[in-house]
Amino acid sequence: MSTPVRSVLALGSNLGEREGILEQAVADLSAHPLVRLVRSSPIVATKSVGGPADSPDYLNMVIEVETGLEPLALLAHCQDIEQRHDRVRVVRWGPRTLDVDVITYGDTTSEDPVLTLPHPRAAGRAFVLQPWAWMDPHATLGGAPVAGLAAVAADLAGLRRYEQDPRP
Ligand code: PH2
Ligand code: MG
Ligand code: MG
Repeated sequence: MSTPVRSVLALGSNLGEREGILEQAVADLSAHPLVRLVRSSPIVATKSVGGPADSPDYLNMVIEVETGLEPLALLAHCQDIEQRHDRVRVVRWGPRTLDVDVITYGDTTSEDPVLTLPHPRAAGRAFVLQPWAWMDPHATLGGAPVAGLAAVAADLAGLRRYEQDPRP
């Protein structure tokens, strides 16, 4: 891999067999020859933020990867995996089998509306920040400790650690 870059990806699912979908998505994302899984967070169960009032709860997690893909190629890969999990976009922030967002790509900042970096809403979302802080207690975002941002995020009250099914 030439000049690999560390990137944090956030995964969410609130439709279907959510836990299995997240597990398969992590495997699919890191099956790419230019993507290596570095670490993954625990899964959290979260109340839907925004979106339709009756949205089911999410399972969320984040992963850190090392990648030789350029940012837009990494985004395309994430969207490809979303499609493989039958993602349908009906309403903005509506229920979905799988959402994969690029949160950071090294220290890159970008105002490109196709891929804004870091993710423009990540700094206020406990469903991204808290699993990230559990995965990497020293992580920072825009110069601020991720754990500190998580502690003051409005949606933290609706988040709990998800008890994963024990594997046989
Ligand atoms: N994703 C959204 C909107 N709202 N809420 C939770 N709890 N988890 C998500 O992943 C999420 C959301 C848009 O992508
Ligand atoms: Mg999202
Ligand atoms: Mg998305």
